[in-house]
Amino acid sequence: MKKFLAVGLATTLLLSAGAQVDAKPKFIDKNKNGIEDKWEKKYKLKGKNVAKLDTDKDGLNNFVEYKLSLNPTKKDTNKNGVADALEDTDRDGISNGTELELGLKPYTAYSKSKKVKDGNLKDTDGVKWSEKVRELEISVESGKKEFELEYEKKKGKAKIKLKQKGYNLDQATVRALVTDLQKAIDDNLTEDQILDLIQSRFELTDTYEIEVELEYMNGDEFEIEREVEVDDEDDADDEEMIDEDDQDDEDQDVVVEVPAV
Ligand SMILES: [Ca+2]
Ligand SMILES: [Ca+2]
Ligand SMILES: [Ca+2]
Ligand SMILES: [Ca+2]
Repeated sequence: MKKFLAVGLATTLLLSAGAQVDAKPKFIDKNKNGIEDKWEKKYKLKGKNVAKLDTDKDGLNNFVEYKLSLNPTKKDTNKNGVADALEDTDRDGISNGTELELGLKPYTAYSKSKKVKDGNLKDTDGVKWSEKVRELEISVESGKKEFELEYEKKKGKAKIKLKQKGYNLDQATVRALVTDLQKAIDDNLTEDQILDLIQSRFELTDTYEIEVELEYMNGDEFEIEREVEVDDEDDADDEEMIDEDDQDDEDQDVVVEVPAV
């Protein structure tokens, strides 16, 4: 009796499993935009261009939101303080919004190559996309001197804007700083490290106020606002520096002079 029951149960399970498989591919997409009608209804999205619209204006169109199972009416679906466009949903090292800018797919980690993850694809300069700086804004004020710079890498092109008074920075220095920041991303970058890199690359020697906004292609973001006191025993430091330089020079002189004597 028991045996019979068990067989009966197994048959029922099999039957219901089969019925479920048949029922599953009920994907109804009447307006043929790739989005399931159910999903459009759920979020009350209407109109012909619904797939291309960015209802919540977060940089991801509704089709992408659908593919990523995000809420197309909220900029930060999971409310973790990281906007949907800055999340890296497919965990390939590039944030959702940046993937779209680069012509990659934010819902698959291998959109260009079956072997290389999107984030490991390299830019023309040999740097992995996941390590690249997407946006950098720095403004510095030090007494009467000030500068403001904006760096932006979008759709494969880098743009640099630079305004300055009393400084002597050029685009090459900005690019060199971006390279510094890209190299540093490996070691759990801290705010202090970022400030150190800026200070040394731009040779900031007087106390200054600084504001930094930095975003990487992987979605990492930094916002720093600080007053940085460069040792006010400036004179002493400068003298020391000069002394060191002089000593070096003397050393070199000596080296040259010795064979002459
Ligand atoms: Ca959106
Ligand atoms: Ca989020
Ligand atoms: Ca991604
Ligand atoms: Ca991807």
